[in-house]
Amino acid sequence: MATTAGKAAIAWGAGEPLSIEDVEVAPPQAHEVRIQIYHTGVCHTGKYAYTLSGKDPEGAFPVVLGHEGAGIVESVGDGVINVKPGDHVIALYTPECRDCKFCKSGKTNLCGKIRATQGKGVMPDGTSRFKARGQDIFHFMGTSTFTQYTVVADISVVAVTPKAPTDRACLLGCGITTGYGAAVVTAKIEEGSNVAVFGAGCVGLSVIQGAVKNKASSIIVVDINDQKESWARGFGATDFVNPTKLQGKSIQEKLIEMTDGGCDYTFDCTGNVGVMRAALEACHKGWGQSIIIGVAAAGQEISTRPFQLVTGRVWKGCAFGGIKGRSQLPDLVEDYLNGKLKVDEFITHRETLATINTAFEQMKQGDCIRCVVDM
Ligand code: NAD
Ligand code: DAO
Ligand code: ZN
Repeated sequence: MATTAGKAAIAWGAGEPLSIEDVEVAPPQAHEVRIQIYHTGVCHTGKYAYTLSGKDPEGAFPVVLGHEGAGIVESVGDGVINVKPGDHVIALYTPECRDCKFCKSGKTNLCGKIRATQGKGVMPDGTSRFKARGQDIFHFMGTSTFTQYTVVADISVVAVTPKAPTDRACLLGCGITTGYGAAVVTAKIEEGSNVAVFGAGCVGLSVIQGAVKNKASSIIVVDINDQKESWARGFGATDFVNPTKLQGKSIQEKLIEMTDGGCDYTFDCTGNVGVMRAALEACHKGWGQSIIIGVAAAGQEISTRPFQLVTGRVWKGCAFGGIKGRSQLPDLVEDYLNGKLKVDEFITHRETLATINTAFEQMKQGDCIRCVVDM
């Protein structure tokens, strides 16, 4: 197999816009897969801002970012048996080896197999497959989807039905699966529950989808942006509260009042540690659970009075919704095709690789749920 040439959006240094340029992508080694990326979403994660700020200890430059991508397998290295050239695939920033202590535990979707090298921005053998301007370029989150060709570990990719267009399926690589999984797999919301969702972006709207699927009886959405009310109600929210308009009452007091003592489940989909505290304290005494999904800024810490937990509230969190990518993502894609999971509705903006920086600008505006980039 030969090196492939393509274009990629490269982050050369902290604070710089991505630079679109030629990249050489080396052939996949044993247990690696080279994917032609057709589409990638631009997740609103603070992780990009964190990495691009230069403060991320796992953020090495130059790097090809991107973790919400779908495409077609171009070639595979020795020993790859889970995908083959021509397969339609979604890249997985949460791999699934099925062999490590985490995978075998039955208690988590986190996988330890390539965690160390993924965090260092290299392939499991410690080297990079990307080269530009004659220099090695780092990988990102084991996926690097802001490129026409990427190489990932075979445990970091899942084949899905080719019936699902890659410009939609890519969004199942992060935001939608994260919120939906948090509600259905991590919280396992029961019928009749009352639920509060803080933050109605792609992740929060997807929590609403999961709460609707599990027949929650009330779904209260909390967002500081009034434009999000119609989005939230469109996905099935029963109530909307803007916490900046409560005239002295805290959002936790308001939610406790609205739910006769507190929520059964709350979800932080903002990444704001003050919101995380409010979400925990809005839970019902004795059993309410608060799930942290948002990624907080560098150095931030959460706090509450320990008595909140002594009296039965539960604080937990999840990555990728608790979903095991290789085992569970193909079914979510089928659910999408069968009209059981909304995906198209999240796409508010589209760009091309040449204009990918515009997607980062759109992220700062309140009307962008997801921008899909045509590679
Ligand atoms: P987004 O920016 O599109 O949505 C965030 C929403 O929160 C916005 O509607 C915003 O108005 C609202 N918000 C901001 N501050 C608020 C406040 N103080 N009170 C109430 N609402 C507030 O982002 P997104 O793509 O939906 O992602 C949400 C979070 O989830 C981010 O922190 C992201 O990093 C994180 N995330 C986590 C995982 C994971 O696996 N845990 C995966 C993907 C994204
Ligand atoms: O430590 O095993 C691990 C996994 C760390 C990755 C978790 C990522 C969760 C947040 C993702 C934000 C969106 C990109
Ligand atoms: Zn594993």
